[in-house]
Parts: sequence; structure tokens; C-alpha cells
Amino acid sequence: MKVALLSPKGPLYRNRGGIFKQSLRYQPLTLTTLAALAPPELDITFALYDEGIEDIPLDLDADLVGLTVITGCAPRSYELARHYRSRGIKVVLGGPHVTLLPDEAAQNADAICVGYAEEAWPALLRDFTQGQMRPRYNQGHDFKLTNLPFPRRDLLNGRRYLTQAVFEATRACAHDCEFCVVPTAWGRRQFQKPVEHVVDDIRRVGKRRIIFIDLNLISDRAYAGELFEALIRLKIRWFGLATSLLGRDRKLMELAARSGCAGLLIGFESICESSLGDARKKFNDPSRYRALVNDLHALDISIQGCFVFGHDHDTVEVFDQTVQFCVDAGIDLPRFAILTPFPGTPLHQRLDKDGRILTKSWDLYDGQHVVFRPAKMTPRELQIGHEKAWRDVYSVSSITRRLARSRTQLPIAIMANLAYRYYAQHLETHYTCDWPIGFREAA
Ligand code: B12
Ligand code: SF4
Repeated sequence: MKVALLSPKGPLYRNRGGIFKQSLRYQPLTLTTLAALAPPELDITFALYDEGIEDIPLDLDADLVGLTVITGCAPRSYELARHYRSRGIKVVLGGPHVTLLPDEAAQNADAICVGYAEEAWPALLRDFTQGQMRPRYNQGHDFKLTNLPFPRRDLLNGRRYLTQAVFEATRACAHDCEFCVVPTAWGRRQFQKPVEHVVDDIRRVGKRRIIFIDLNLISDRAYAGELFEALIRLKIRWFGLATSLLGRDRKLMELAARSGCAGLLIGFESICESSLGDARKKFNDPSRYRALVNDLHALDISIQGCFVFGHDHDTVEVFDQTVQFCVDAGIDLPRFAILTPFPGTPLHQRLDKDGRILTKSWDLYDGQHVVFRPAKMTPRELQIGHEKAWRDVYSVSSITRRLARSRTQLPIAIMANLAYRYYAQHLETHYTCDWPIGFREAA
């Protein structure tokens, strides 16, 4: 049996004209994980396509096509699903957007897979081979990330990515920030792979620099401690995601550094306490941000600092103030996003109830477009302010001042900053989606 697994992309990331050169992309784990989960007795030949690095063939030779759907790529995913179904190929959809809006997705597929898929996907494949595929498969929460096969990284072309050394140790996050898709889609229950399994996977891949894509590696501190201890003996350098709470656990922070942590993506979200209250992310404390940055730099850990614009307490001053903070604190790699009310999240429900959602064109839900009416500025001010903040924080003088303050892993930091400078300067020209007519002018 032939199964094709596809990862469609939104306009910002699509191969031709994509804003980032493909060499900057790391290899995601979705398709390679799904391929590995196939029951061995079924004799399936998989073909994997990631539209971020290559075109997806429209004349696929497959019995079944599976697409992973994130919200910003939902229209593209549905377009591809329609195409393959019109050629008589059965299509199954899964992933975050399908989990958030299963009824919408079901209209565009022969079957959908809601939630994670560790048990549901093998069950679907078995049913399909017997001609009994059901329209909907729900993955319950009572499964474990144990006894799992390693992802089939070999099925994607490694030369097209910056690295294939991408790993996942945990799923889900214990927090429930208002805008975040994670607790809404997958709940707050923690799923963890056995530490030895993660270590074996890293050994097999055999690279000295690796990336963890876990949403919050320190969500369960006991597990994080166990994992970091085990990483020490591998003598690797790793990059991952954590919350600012790491700053309040000196022991864990030092252990992370000893385990080879070279860089962390931290969701600061805002430098304004009231905005963090809006976001239900009060555990972030702006008065502690600088100490956290200094402590991490002292341990030779660089920081990708993420900030979100458009909270209800944000005024037009927020852009300059946030850029200034990044410069003063020496954030190695700042990243800005526009607050995005992903469907199903508490934020979406609140704004929808208040009539503040401007569009439900999902291709605009990519963190770079204004899709709701902000409280203290116009949509246009938010869009333009966000674009300007990107340009300002990646100006030559800002890069120089930030990196002079940080002095952490300078060669990599310079390269990454130049790449983001390119991104910042080309952001507007890559807005290829159709906005609601006249929105930009009228807003
Ligand atoms: C790699 C990655 C990317 C890559 C590629 C993503 C892609 N699939 O196209 C890039 C860098 C392009 C990217 C971009 C963005 N991303 Co992203 N990304 C990730 C990340 C870090 C890892 C994905 C991964 O490998 N997961 C590991 C695998 C094993 O888990 P999984 O994908 O969830 O798959 C499991 C189930 O969901 C299910 N499943 C998934 N797909 C399918 C398909 C089928 C057929 C079946 C049966 C099952 C199934 O089975 C799997 C096993 O259980 C996730 C966070 C995360 N840790 O998951 C965010 C995540 C997917 N991204 C997210 C977001 C918000 C974005 C951006 C908007 C960020 C931004 N501001 O720029 C952009 C969107 C750009 C666009 N419109 O094109 C959100 C999705 C929200 C949503 N509502 O869709 C996530 C969940 C992060 C988050 N904190 O909320 N991202
Ligand atoms: S801490 Fe991060 S991953 Fe966890 S709920 Fe908040 S935004 Fe989502």
C-alpha cells in the first residue's frame, strides 16, 4: 500500500518565494513520526513531502494521502485535499487545526484524526487496509509515549534542511495562557518519553548540535532534571524552549547549562504586567526579565526572546518600548508576533463574543497579520507598528548593541541576526494572502 504524507505551508514559508531560504529550516517531526507509527505488518510504502522545502506533486501515486494541518495552512490543506479526492484518492487530515475545528476539517476529508495520533493513526491504517476506514478517529488521553519507534527521519531529504537532529522528549504544557493553542487542543496533561529513549534517539542520529521542539521543556521540572542529567554524558549542545520560570530555579538552570544547553526560546510575550494579565501569563514577571537574561548569558546560553503585540493593554507605545527593552537587555534574537486568536482558544471565544474578530480567513492566522480589532489602537497601527518593530530591532545599530551586551556565542548569533534582518526587511513583501477587501486602507 502506498501512503503519501504531506505538510502544506502558508505563504510565508512556501518553497518558491518563501521568506526564509530553505537552508534555515530544521526538519519537523510530524510526518516522520506518523510514518514510524505504521503497524509493521501492513507493508506500507511511505512518501513524505514538506512543502516548506519542495513542491508537492499533484499527480501523486498513492492509495491514501495524509495531511498535517496548522491553522495558517488550513486553506492550502483543504485545496490539496480537494484535488486528491477529485482524483479518487482517499484523504485523511490531522494536526492542530483539525483538533481545534474537527467539524470544519471533516467537510474536507474522507477521515480526520483528532488530537495526538499514537494509537488512532495505526488503527486508521488497519481499518483502511480492510476497506473500513471510519470518518473520525479520536485519540484519547490515556496513552503513553513509551515503546514508540524512532521517527523515520530518513524519509525526508536531509540535505534540504539546516538540521535533521530534531527531537521531542515531551508533549503538552502545564500552563493555560489565553492565546495558546496547546492547552485547548491537547489539554494540560503531560506526556513524556522515557529519558533513555530520548538519549538513544540522539545517539542514533549522532549529531553534536541538536534541537528540542518541545513546547516547554521545563513544564515538569523533575522530568527536566532527569533529562538534563542524562544529556551531560552525551556532550552535545542543544537548543530548546522553556518559560521564564527557569529563572526562579537556579539549580535547574545550572543543570541545563551543564547538560549542553546553548540556546533557549523564551516566550516573554510582553514587557507590560497588565498585558501579561490579559494573556493569563502572570508567571512572567517583567521586573525579573533582565536578571534572567543576564543569568543565562553568564552560563553561555543565548536567548531567542518572543514578544506578542496587540494585548488589550497595549498602546502604540508598546513597539518602541519593546524594541528598547530588547536592546537594553541584550536579547540575542528577538521575535515579534501579532496576537492571534487561533480558533477554539479562550482568546478567540472572548473576542468573537465581543464582535472583535475581523476575519476568519485562516491563512491570515499566521502570527503576522491583524485578524481582530485591538483595544487601544487601530488594526492598521498594530500591523504597521509590528512591521516597524521587526525592522528596528534588526537595524545594524540594534544588532550591534544587543550582541555587544550579550557576547554569547557570537559567530552563530551574528549569522542568525543577519538572517532575521533579511526576514524583517522582507516581511511586508511576503504578505501574499488576500485581506478582506479594503481592510488595510480602511483600518
Ligand atoms: C516545526 C513547527 C513549525 C514549522 C512547520 C510546521 C508545519 N507542520 O507546517 C514552521 C517553522 C514552518 C512553523 C511555522 C509556524 N508555526 Co509552527 N510549530 C512547529 C512545532 C515546533 C513542531 C511540530 C512538530 O514537529 N511536532 C511534533 C509532532 C510529533 O507533533 P504534531 O505535529 O502535533 O503531530 C502529532 C499530532 O498532532 C497528530 N498529527 C499531526 N498531523 C497529523 C496528520 C495526520 C494525517 C494524522 C493522522 C495525525 C496528525 O499526530 C502526531 C503524533 O501524535 C510545533 C510545536 C510542537 N512542539 O508540536 C509548532 C506549531 C505547530 N506551530 C504553530 C504556529 C502557531 C506556527 C506559526 C503561526 C508561528 C509563527 N508565528 O510564525 C507559523 C505558521 C506559519 C504558516 N502559516 O505557514 C502552532 C500551531 C497552531 C495552530 N493553531 O495551528 C504550534 C502547535 C505551536 C504552538 N505553540 O501553538 N511551525
Ligand atoms: S507557557 Fe507557552 S506552551 Fe505553555 S500554555 Fe503558555 S504559551 Fe502555551
